[in-house]
Amino acid sequence: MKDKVLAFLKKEKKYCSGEEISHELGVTRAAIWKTIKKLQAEGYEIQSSTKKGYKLLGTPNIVTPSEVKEHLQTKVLGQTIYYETEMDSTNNKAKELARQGAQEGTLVIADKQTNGKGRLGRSWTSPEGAGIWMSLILRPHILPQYASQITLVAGLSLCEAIQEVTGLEVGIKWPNDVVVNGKKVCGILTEMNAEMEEINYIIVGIGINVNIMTFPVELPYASSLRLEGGEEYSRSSIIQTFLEKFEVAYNTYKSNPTLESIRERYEKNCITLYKKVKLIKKNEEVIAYATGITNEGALSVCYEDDSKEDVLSGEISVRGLYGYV
Ligand code: BT5
Repeated sequence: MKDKVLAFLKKEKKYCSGEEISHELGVTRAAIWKTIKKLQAEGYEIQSSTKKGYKLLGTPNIVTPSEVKEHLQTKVLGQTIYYETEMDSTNNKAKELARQGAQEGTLVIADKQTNGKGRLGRSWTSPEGAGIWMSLILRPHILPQYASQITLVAGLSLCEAIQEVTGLEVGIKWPNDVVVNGKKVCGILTEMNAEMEEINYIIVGIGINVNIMTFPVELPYASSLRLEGGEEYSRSSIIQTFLEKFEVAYNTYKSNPTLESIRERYEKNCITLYKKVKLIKKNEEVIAYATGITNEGALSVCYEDDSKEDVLSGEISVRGLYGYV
């Protein structure tokens, strides 16, 4: 009902009387009035005049299903959206829905997370109203060992989507942190449930700091698109653009599970490459020169003694010589 009234007001772009809307949608004027109140509570600026009716003046920067799905050009990803203003973690909710049989492409979004998760038990700061906290349920028919590569595919799609929407210079810190001006604006947490030979589901959890204005002091390498770009960005546009780009890349990947088709683009955007980096393995730190990405998503490095290795993301963290990148 809310979506229908909203769609009607968006389409008309002028004052519409309660009677006109109730006639068009086949519901009572009282129901229309109640729905308008709900939309106003969500932040929609709707002028109401006893004589002229209702007119939509402004749309809030929100990530509700109606905003995300408007003009969304995907076939599968994001066609079903589960949204709540607050969740502990969208990955947890997505896992629950996946266990109950939610289909491929189902997207879980929260406006705020109370227990957002990073990798390896770390936490992810997810304040309300300013970020994108979402998880995508995927069910690819590929072998479980290829699953981690999907995170790199998602990372590239995110990087390209953020570039397109904001015009900012965005890079990928291998394997999948999205970085602007040397600061982390986005992280991905992929979780999987699989048998030996078959994936039941993969949850790709994505956090993007879109319009956040301040970060806790203990996160010196965190920033937001707004802090770096100096303007506010539409959260729903970023989600839409990401879903559209990722759907294309993901379908290509599923038909041939190697990074070959995106490797060149990934390398072009990867700020870890062609410089000296610090590889951190448990408590050991080694300096190496990063030379490329393999078709399996490993980072190819050359050590100071000239030996070479392809390192996998699960075993290692990468830092710049003097800071985060
Ligand atoms: C990540 O972990 O970068 C994965 C983050 C994934 C978050 C999304 S939000 C939607 C979905 N639901 C969830 O519960 N999670 C996913 P990692 O590489 O381990 O980085 C975590 C580290 O980044 C923390 O230990 C902090 O140092 C730092 N950090 C925490 N919150 C941050 C933020 N909002 N922005 C940048 N850095 C942050």
